[in-house]
Amino acid sequence: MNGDDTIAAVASGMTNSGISVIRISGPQAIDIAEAVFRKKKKEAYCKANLSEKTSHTIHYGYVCWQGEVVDEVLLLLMKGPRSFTAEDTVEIQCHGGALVTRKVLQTVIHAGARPAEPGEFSKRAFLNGRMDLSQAEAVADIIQAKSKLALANSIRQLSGSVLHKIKELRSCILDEVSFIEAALDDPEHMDITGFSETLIKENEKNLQEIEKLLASANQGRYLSQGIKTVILGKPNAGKSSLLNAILGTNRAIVTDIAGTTRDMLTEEVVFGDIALQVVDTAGIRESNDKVEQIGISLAKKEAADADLILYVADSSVPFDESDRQILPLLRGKKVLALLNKSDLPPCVSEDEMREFLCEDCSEAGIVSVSMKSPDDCKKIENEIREMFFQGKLSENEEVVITAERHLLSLEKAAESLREVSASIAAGMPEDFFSIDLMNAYRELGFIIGEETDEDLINNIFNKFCMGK
Ligand SMILES: Nc1nc2c(ncn2[C@@H]2O[C@H](COP(=O)(O)OP(=O)(O)OP(=O)(O)O)[C@@H](O)[C@H]2O)c(=O)[nH]1
Ligand SMILES: [Mg+2]
Repeated sequence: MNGDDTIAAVASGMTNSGISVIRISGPQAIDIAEAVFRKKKKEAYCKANLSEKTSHTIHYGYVCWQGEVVDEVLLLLMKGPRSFTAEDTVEIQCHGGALVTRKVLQTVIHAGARPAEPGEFSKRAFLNGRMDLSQAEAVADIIQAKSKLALANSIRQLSGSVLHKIKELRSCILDEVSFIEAALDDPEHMDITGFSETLIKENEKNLQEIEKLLASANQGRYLSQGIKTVILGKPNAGKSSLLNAILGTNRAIVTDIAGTTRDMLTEEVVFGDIALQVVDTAGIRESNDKVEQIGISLAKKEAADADLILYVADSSVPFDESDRQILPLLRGKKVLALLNKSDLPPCVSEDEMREFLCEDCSEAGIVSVSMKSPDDCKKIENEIREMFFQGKLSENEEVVITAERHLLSLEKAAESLREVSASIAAGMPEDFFSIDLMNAYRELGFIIGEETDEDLINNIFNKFCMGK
């Protein structure tokens, strides 16, 4: 499994582009490249003796097969272990047409390479000790990052931020277990009296660290999947205008007829550098129109599931019954209240809005905006950043957990550490502690791949794109 055969795949996209990259990795990579690569000397196509060339050099020539030129290419030679997979690796840059790319790949495969599975290059990098599992997953996240913040976090993970944190915790837990085991084995020389008090303190500290990581997971979800944002308000408040402003395009129909939007519109957007899934909804009001009623009940359902509600109020008219119908939908939610139409003579102030929201959501942010003024989107973006990331995520070095798998292991590890505290409190014998400590140690190991099973590894790397 650890790279006995040589694999190849297109590492760039399979659409027409300037160039494409075909990556070959494994013990035969250089021989296979030698079999298909020719240099042109005078009018003859000759072998390039790649195995004798220095590593990390680029060679100009042709991919040929059975006497035919397939394409004119550049070939990058990277001898193991100084490559991404730590194996001999050759990358061929050919012309970027989908057809010619496929032909170059086919040629390499005819010459003896096996088509790579998705993520197989990264899997080899992991198996050859080039990175830990959380770093490998960060590679996948980088490829899929939806926003600048998500990208910055994945890059931080790639540099091993999760790895370092988990290693620290594991080493601390292992020290505790080692002490208990040694003291139990050799009671004459090691005194375990009083160790429970030390352990309880250290255990609580470790538990807090894990809980901090768990708390970051929500942020992680916002980063990787986007903040689910539902726009609510009464008819004509300017909800669809807001959606269009966020998207920077006229996606939703905007008219001065109350009740214009009936169906829900969901869009994914990178707003500044924050990823959002935004939903525009039908204006909330009493209505006898059947279609509108369905739209309103869909809006209410959607609001219940939102991470963030953008409550759009028309500040040029007084609050009315329709606004009051919205209040219960805001309860317990993160809410940003927008006093829209600030270009018109005001009827509702920020203080009145605060009073109106009062018990239902005292924590809500409030900003005055006008959809007639494009710069006001920045105000909204800043508020959202403050609410979800306390404005700091892009600069700080905080570890943010994004993978569901890491979350589950952290939860199990935390549970085991809580058992340790409970056993100490109940005056249980020391060997009880070490079982739970070892469980926590093992669970944390799954995150970085120091404890592994074959299925887990395959499952992770299968989610990668082809050629990565
Ligand atoms: N002056 C002014 N007019 C606005 C502003 N925002 C929206 N409007 C106008 O208000 C009217 C209603 O805007 P929409 O965006 O369709 O409102 P909505 O909340 O989606 O309405 P429904 O879909 O009917 O629920 C349109 O005529 C907009 O041009 C604003 O900030 N200032
Ligand atoms: Mg609308």
